[in-house]
Amino acid sequence: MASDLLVYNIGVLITSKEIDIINKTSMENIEVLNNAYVAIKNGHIFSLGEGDYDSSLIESNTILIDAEKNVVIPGLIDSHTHLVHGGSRENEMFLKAKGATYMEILNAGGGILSTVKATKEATKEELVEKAKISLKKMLAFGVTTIESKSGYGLDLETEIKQLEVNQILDKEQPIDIVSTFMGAHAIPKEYKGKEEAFIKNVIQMLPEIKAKNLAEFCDIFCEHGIFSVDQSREVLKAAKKLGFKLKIHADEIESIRGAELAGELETTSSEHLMAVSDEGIIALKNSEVIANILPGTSFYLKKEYAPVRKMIDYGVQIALSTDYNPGSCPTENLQLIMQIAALYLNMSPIEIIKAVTINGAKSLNKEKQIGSIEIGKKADLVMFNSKSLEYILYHFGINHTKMVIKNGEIVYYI
Ligand code: IZC
Ligand code: ZN
Repeated sequence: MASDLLVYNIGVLITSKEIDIINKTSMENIEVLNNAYVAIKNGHIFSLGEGDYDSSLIESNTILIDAEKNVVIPGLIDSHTHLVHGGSRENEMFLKAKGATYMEILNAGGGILSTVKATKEATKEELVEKAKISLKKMLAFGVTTIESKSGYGLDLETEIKQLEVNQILDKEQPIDIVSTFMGAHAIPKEYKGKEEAFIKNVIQMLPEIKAKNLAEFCDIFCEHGIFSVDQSREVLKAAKKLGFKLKIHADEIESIRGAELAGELETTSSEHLMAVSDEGIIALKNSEVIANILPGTSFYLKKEYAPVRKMIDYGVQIALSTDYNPGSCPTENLQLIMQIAALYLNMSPIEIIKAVTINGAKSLNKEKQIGSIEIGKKADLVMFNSKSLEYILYHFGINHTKMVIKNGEIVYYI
């Protein structure tokens, strides 16, 4: 049977299909093909292999794309973003340069709380338009699926507004959006000193979010001075009962046993982990939680990087994401995050690709549909303007994308 579209003459095709089942804990156990082709039909991967493609794969209507020996990999997955928000926080950059910390700015009513104010003031249409500009940039960087959190409302009405923006965006542009409810992102001003009442309030928001089918995941900022481990357990357990899958911002700034809680609750992923303890790493490993590492945030806040090599040695699976948000990581550029991972996390090129493809999919519970180039999966691919994978990680801060294919359609080409 013939295909709709066939990409041939691919120099290096990293399919991200997991191989070597004996060494399941490896971060390098993904398939790499040379001189390869990929055939697509009805938006899905139809056939692939090394060498010449079979002539039965093409007919007069098949679109043929010569990859000119370039690198092709699965569409990138950015599995942790705070995409939908009003305003920006460039003022904080210069407060930080004068010595103010992220937490001090938040405690003075800035930080997340200033974005909450701007997000409340914005209309749904304004939020859609602003986020669309970011999504266009992400697509150009090769991203075909993202996760997008609420958490700049902290009240039911604005949280729903943010999540409805996710729904609109999912329909109106090519990138698939996985929605996460993060009502417990900060303590709003009016609840200062009444944290327990706020926790109850967030738990009361959950049934309506679920009934409206507005989010697949529930996340919380488990951090010293924000939400404690006990409060995080309370919210996440209530969410799990209602059928939400779980994520947790854990041990970002201080080690408070957030990763241990992720292990206990078997969350799908655990985010940040810059200050994770050894016990926390073991808890992640024993429960198969994906460690979603956000090195752009370490870079931007000038903080420690997460101990990724140690986690890999312990057998933890790593995903890499931007954490795109207006405060601690204002960039849509996942390629830059991959370059930071090569420079500062000492990850190998193949480990980095695994982290932004199949492991990104796992951290969204979507590994059956996306994250690798395998027959039957969604035809989401990115072709780089490079014949070597290493070059993409070495030449930093620019965009290496040549073509993006989403659901079998060419959605970006330069
Ligand atoms: O707006 O500062 N860490 N949440 C937890 C963030 C960073 C986003 C922000
Ligand atoms: Zn985050």
